[in-house]
Amino acid sequence: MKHTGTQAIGSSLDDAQRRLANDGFIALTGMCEASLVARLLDVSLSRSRDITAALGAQAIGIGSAAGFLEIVQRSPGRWDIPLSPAEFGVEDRSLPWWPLIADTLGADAEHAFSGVVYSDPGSPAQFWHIDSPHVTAEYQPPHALNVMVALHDITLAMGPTEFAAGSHRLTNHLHNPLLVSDELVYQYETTCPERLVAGTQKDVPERISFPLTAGSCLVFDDRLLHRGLGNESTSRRSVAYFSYRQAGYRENTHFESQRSIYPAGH
Ligand SMILES: O=C(O)CCC(=O)C(=O)O
Repeated sequence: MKHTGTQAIGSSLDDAQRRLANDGFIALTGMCEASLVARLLDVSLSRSRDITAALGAQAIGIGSAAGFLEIVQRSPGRWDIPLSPAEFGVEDRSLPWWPLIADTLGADAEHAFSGVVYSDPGSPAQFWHIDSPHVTAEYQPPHALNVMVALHDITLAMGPTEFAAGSHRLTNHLHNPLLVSDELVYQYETTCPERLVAGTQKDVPERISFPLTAGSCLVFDDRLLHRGLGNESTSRRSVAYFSYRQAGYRENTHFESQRSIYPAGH
Protein backbone atom coordinates (compact mmCIF):
# COMPACT_ATOMS: atom_id res chain seq x y z
CA MET A 1 0.00 0.00 0.00
CA LYS A 2 1.42 3.38 -0.92
CA HIS A 3 0.85 6.43 1.22
CA THR A 4 1.18 9.51 -0.88
CA GLY A 5 0.93 13.10 0.28
CA THR A 6 -2.28 14.87 -0.57
CA GLN A 7 -2.22 17.52 -3.22
CA ALA A 8 -3.99 20.87 -3.16
CA ILE A 9 -6.06 21.86 -6.17
CA GLY A 10 -3.56 24.69 -6.61
CA SER A 11 -4.06 27.42 -9.15
CA SER A 12 -4.67 25.07 -12.04
CA LEU A 13 -8.03 23.49 -12.62
CA ASP A 14 -6.51 21.92 -15.74
CA ASP A 15 -3.96 20.14 -13.58
CA ALA A 16 -6.69 18.81 -11.27
CA GLN A 17 -8.69 17.62 -14.25
CA ARG A 18 -5.64 15.92 -15.75
CA ARG A 19 -4.92 14.07 -12.50
CA LEU A 20 -8.55 13.03 -12.23
CA ALA A 21 -8.48 11.75 -15.82
CA ASN A 22 -5.17 9.87 -15.32
CA ASP A 23 -5.53 8.45 -11.82
CA GLY A 24 -9.32 8.43 -11.49
CA PHE A 25 -9.08 10.45 -8.28
CA ILE A 26 -7.57 13.56 -6.80
CA ALA A 27 -6.98 14.61 -3.20
CA LEU A 28 -7.67 18.26 -2.43
CA THR A 29 -6.02 19.26 0.83
CA GLY A 30 -7.70 21.83 3.05
CA MET A 31 -10.48 22.36 0.52
CA CYS A 32 -13.17 23.28 3.05
CA GLU A 33 -13.18 26.04 5.61
CA ALA A 34 -13.54 25.01 9.25
CA SER A 35 -17.06 26.47 9.41
CA LEU A 36 -18.24 24.28 6.52
CA VAL A 37 -16.67 21.16 8.06
CA ALA A 38 -18.27 21.97 11.42
CA ARG A 39 -21.68 22.37 9.78
CA LEU A 40 -21.40 19.09 7.85
CA LEU A 41 -20.25 17.24 10.97
CA ASP A 42 -22.95 18.72 13.25
CA VAL A 43 -25.75 17.87 10.84
CA SER A 44 -24.32 14.36 10.30
CA LEU A 45 -24.04 13.58 14.00
CA SER A 46 -27.48 14.91 14.82
CA ARG A 47 -29.10 12.99 11.95
CA SER A 48 -27.28 9.77 12.81
CA ARG A 49 -28.48 10.04 16.45
CA ASP A 50 -32.10 10.43 15.27
CA ILE A 51 -31.87 7.63 12.73
CA THR A 52 -30.19 5.21 15.13
CA ALA A 53 -32.88 5.88 17.73
CA ALA A 54 -35.67 5.39 15.18
CA LEU A 55 -34.04 2.24 13.78
CA GLY A 56 -34.10 0.70 17.25
CA ALA A 57 -34.06 -3.09 17.08
CA GLN A 58 -35.20 -3.33 13.42
CA ALA A 59 -32.94 -5.69 11.50
CA ILE A 60 -30.81 -4.18 8.75
CA GLY A 61 -28.76 -6.27 6.35
CA ILE A 62 -25.74 -5.35 4.28
CA GLY A 63 -26.11 -3.42 1.03
CA SER A 64 -28.45 -0.94 -0.53
CA ALA A 65 -31.37 -3.30 -1.23
CA ALA A 66 -31.34 -4.59 2.38
CA GLY A 67 -31.38 -1.11 3.90
CA PHE A 68 -33.93 1.61 4.45
CA LEU A 69 -34.62 4.91 2.75
CA GLU A 70 -32.92 6.64 5.65
CA ILE A 71 -29.92 4.38 6.28
CA VAL A 72 -27.90 1.70 4.49
CA GLN A 73 -25.25 -0.54 6.00
CA ARG A 74 -22.62 -0.59 3.24
CA SER A 75 -20.51 -3.25 4.94
CA PRO A 76 -20.42 -4.47 8.55
CA GLY A 77 -20.30 -1.40 10.81
CA ARG A 78 -20.16 1.10 7.91
CA TRP A 79 -23.27 3.24 7.73
CA ASP A 80 -24.53 5.53 4.96
CA ILE A 81 -27.12 8.15 5.89
CA PRO A 82 -28.40 10.26 2.99
CA LEU A 83 -28.67 14.00 3.60
CA SER A 84 -29.65 16.50 0.93
CA PRO A 85 -27.66 19.69 0.39
CA ALA A 86 -30.65 21.57 1.86
CA GLU A 87 -30.52 19.39 4.99
CA PHE A 88 -26.80 20.08 5.24
CA GLY A 89 -27.66 23.78 4.77
CA VAL A 90 -25.47 24.16 1.67
CA GLU A 91 -25.95 24.80 -2.06
CA ASP A 92 -24.36 21.99 -4.07
CA ARG A 93 -23.06 24.33 -6.78
CA SER A 94 -21.55 26.75 -4.28
CA LEU A 95 -19.30 24.16 -2.68
CA PRO A 96 -15.55 24.65 -3.20
CA TRP A 97 -15.11 21.69 -5.57
CA TRP A 98 -17.91 22.73 -7.96
CA PRO A 99 -15.55 24.24 -10.62
CA LEU A 100 -13.85 20.84 -11.00
CA ILE A 101 -17.22 19.06 -11.22
CA ALA A 102 -18.58 21.53 -13.78
CA ASP A 103 -15.41 21.36 -15.88
CA THR A 104 -15.46 17.57 -15.91
CA LEU A 105 -19.17 16.70 -16.11
CA GLY A 106 -20.46 19.91 -17.71
CA ALA A 107 -21.94 23.08 -16.28
CA ASP A 108 -25.34 21.33 -16.31
CA ALA A 109 -24.08 18.50 -14.03
CA GLU A 110 -26.65 17.43 -11.45
CA HIS A 111 -26.44 16.62 -7.77
CA ALA A 112 -27.15 12.87 -7.47
CA PHE A 113 -26.72 11.89 -3.81
CA SER A 114 -25.19 13.26 -0.66
CA GLY A 115 -24.93 12.22 2.94
CA VAL A 116 -22.51 10.89 5.50
CA VAL A 117 -20.68 7.56 5.65
CA TYR A 118 -19.28 6.58 9.00
CA SER A 119 -17.45 3.48 10.11
CA ASP A 120 -17.58 2.17 13.65
CA PRO A 121 -14.40 1.28 15.53
CA GLY A 122 -13.51 -2.31 14.68
CA SER A 123 -15.38 -2.34 11.36
CA PRO A 124 -13.53 -4.30 8.66
CA ALA A 125 -12.28 -3.15 5.27
CA GLN A 126 -14.83 -3.30 2.46
CA PHE A 127 -14.45 -5.46 -0.60
CA TRP A 128 -13.26 -3.53 -3.65
CA HIS A 129 -16.03 -2.06 -5.77
CA ILE A 130 -17.03 0.67 -8.19
CA ASP A 131 -20.06 2.92 -7.71
CA SER A 132 -21.51 2.61 -11.23
CA PRO A 133 -20.55 0.67 -14.36
CA HIS A 134 -19.19 1.90 -17.66
CA VAL A 135 -21.95 2.67 -20.14
CA THR A 136 -20.15 2.00 -23.44
CA ALA A 137 -17.47 -0.47 -24.52
CA GLU A 138 -15.38 2.44 -25.74
CA TYR A 139 -13.78 4.52 -22.97
CA GLN A 140 -15.69 7.71 -22.18
CA PRO A 141 -14.98 10.57 -19.78
CA PRO A 142 -16.66 10.12 -16.36
CA HIS A 143 -20.45 10.14 -16.14
CA ALA A 144 -20.39 10.67 -12.37
CA LEU A 145 -18.00 11.94 -9.71
CA ASN A 146 -17.95 11.54 -5.95
CA VAL A 147 -16.56 14.03 -3.48
CA MET A 148 -15.74 12.75 -0.01
CA VAL A 149 -15.03 15.30 2.70
CA ALA A 150 -13.03 14.35 5.81
CA LEU A 151 -15.11 15.62 8.74
CA HIS A 152 -12.13 15.35 11.13
CA ASP A 153 -8.52 14.32 10.80
CA ILE A 154 -8.48 10.74 9.50
CA THR A 155 -5.49 8.64 10.46
CA LEU A 156 -4.50 5.46 8.67
CA ALA A 157 -5.77 3.49 11.67
CA MET A 158 -9.24 4.99 11.14
CA GLY A 159 -9.33 3.51 7.65
CA PRO A 160 -9.45 6.15 4.92
CA THR A 161 -10.75 5.28 1.45
CA GLU A 162 -8.30 3.24 -0.63
CA PHE A 163 -8.10 3.59 -4.41
CA ALA A 164 -6.72 1.41 -7.19
CA ALA A 165 -5.03 4.18 -9.17
CA GLY A 166 -6.06 4.39 -12.82
CA SER A 167 -8.50 1.49 -12.47
CA HIS A 168 -11.39 3.51 -13.94
CA ARG A 169 -9.91 2.59 -17.33
CA LEU A 170 -9.85 -1.13 -16.45
CA THR A 171 -13.31 -1.67 -14.93
CA ASN A 172 -15.16 -1.69 -18.25
CA HIS A 173 -17.18 -4.93 -18.30
CA LEU A 174 -18.49 -4.02 -21.78
CA HIS A 175 -14.90 -4.02 -23.07
CA ASN A 176 -13.49 -6.88 -20.97
CA PRO A 177 -15.68 -10.01 -21.15
CA LEU A 178 -13.97 -11.45 -18.03
CA LEU A 179 -15.60 -8.78 -15.87
CA VAL A 180 -19.18 -8.92 -14.56
CA SER A 181 -20.96 -5.65 -13.84
CA ASP A 182 -22.69 -6.82 -10.65
CA GLU A 183 -19.44 -8.22 -9.26
CA LEU A 184 -17.89 -4.79 -9.68
CA VAL A 185 -20.76 -2.66 -8.39
CA TYR A 186 -21.82 -4.83 -5.48
CA GLN A 187 -19.14 -5.91 -3.07
CA TYR A 188 -17.71 -9.29 -4.09
CA GLU A 189 -14.89 -10.93 -2.23
CA THR A 190 -13.11 -11.87 -5.45
CA THR A 191 -13.07 -8.36 -6.93
CA CYS A 192 -9.62 -6.79 -6.55
CA PRO A 193 -7.10 -4.78 -8.58
CA GLU A 194 -5.38 -7.98 -9.85
CA ARG A 195 -8.66 -9.23 -11.27
CA LEU A 196 -8.92 -6.23 -13.61
CA VAL A 197 -5.75 -7.16 -15.49
CA ALA A 198 -6.00 -10.97 -15.33
CA GLY A 199 -4.92 -12.52 -18.62
CA THR A 200 -3.28 -9.31 -19.87
CA GLN A 201 0.22 -7.83 -19.79
CA LYS A 202 -1.04 -4.70 -18.03
CA ASP A 203 0.32 -3.62 -14.64
CA VAL A 204 -1.83 -4.20 -11.59
CA PRO A 205 -3.25 -0.81 -10.54
CA GLU A 206 -1.45 0.56 -7.49
CA ARG A 207 -3.34 0.61 -4.16
CA ILE A 208 -3.25 4.10 -2.69
CA SER A 209 -4.47 5.42 0.64
CA PHE A 210 -3.26 8.20 2.89
CA PRO A 211 -4.28 10.09 6.04
CA LEU A 212 -6.46 13.15 5.58
CA THR A 213 -6.78 16.38 7.50
CA ALA A 214 -10.23 17.72 8.39
CA GLY A 215 -11.77 19.52 5.42
CA SER A 216 -9.67 17.72 2.81
CA CYS A 217 -11.57 16.12 -0.06
CA LEU A 218 -11.18 13.10 -2.27
CA VAL A 219 -12.79 13.48 -5.68
CA PHE A 220 -13.08 10.28 -7.70
CA ASP A 221 -14.56 8.81 -10.85
CA ASP A 222 -17.60 6.61 -10.11
CA ARG A 223 -15.96 3.80 -12.13
CA LEU A 224 -12.77 3.72 -10.05
CA LEU A 225 -12.14 0.60 -7.97
CA HIS A 226 -12.08 1.67 -4.31
CA ARG A 227 -13.01 0.58 -0.80
CA GLY A 228 -13.23 1.93 2.72
CA LEU A 229 -10.44 0.48 4.86
CA GLY A 230 -11.03 -1.09 8.28
CA ASN A 231 -11.36 1.17 11.29
CA GLU A 232 -8.72 -0.04 13.75
CA SER A 233 -9.03 3.04 15.95
CA THR A 234 -11.31 3.65 18.93
CA SER A 235 -13.18 6.52 17.22
CA ARG A 236 -15.91 6.70 14.63
CA ARG A 237 -14.62 7.75 11.18
CA SER A 238 -16.99 10.13 9.37
CA VAL A 239 -16.89 11.47 5.81
CA ALA A 240 -19.56 13.54 4.09
CA TYR A 241 -20.12 12.75 0.43
CA PHE A 242 -21.56 14.66 -2.50
CA SER A 243 -22.10 12.77 -5.77
CA TYR A 244 -22.70 14.47 -9.09
CA ARG A 245 -23.74 13.03 -12.45
CA GLN A 246 -23.80 14.19 -16.03
CA ALA A 247 -27.17 15.69 -16.96
CA GLY A 248 -29.39 12.80 -18.06
CA TYR A 249 -27.41 9.96 -16.41
CA ARG A 250 -29.93 8.12 -14.23
CA GLU A 251 -28.65 4.69 -13.17
CA ASN A 252 -29.03 4.12 -9.41
CA THR A 253 -27.55 1.24 -7.46
CA HIS A 254 -26.89 3.48 -4.50
CA PHE A 255 -30.23 3.54 -2.70
CA GLU A 256 -32.42 0.67 -3.87
CA SER A 257 -34.65 0.10 -0.84
CA GLN A 258 -38.09 1.70 -0.68
CA ARG A 259 -38.89 0.90 2.96
CA SER A 260 -38.70 3.47 5.73
CA ILE A 261 -37.54 3.06 9.32
CA TYR A 262 -40.51 5.17 10.33
CA PRO A 263 -43.97 3.66 10.60
CA ALA A 264 -46.34 4.70 7.77
CA GLY A 265 -47.75 8.17 8.34
CA HIS A 266 -44.82 9.35 10.47
O1 LIG B 1 -16.10 4.40 3.64
C1 LIG B 1 -15.40 4.63 2.65
O2 LIG B 1 -14.27 5.12 2.72
C2 LIG B 1 -15.90 4.29 1.29
C3 LIG B 1 -17.31 3.83 1.32
C4 LIG B 1 -17.74 3.27 0.02
O3 LIG B 1 -17.05 3.26 -0.96
C5 LIG B 1 -19.07 2.67 -0.08
O4 LIG B 1 -19.70 2.43 0.95
O5 LIG B 1 -19.52 2.42 -1.22
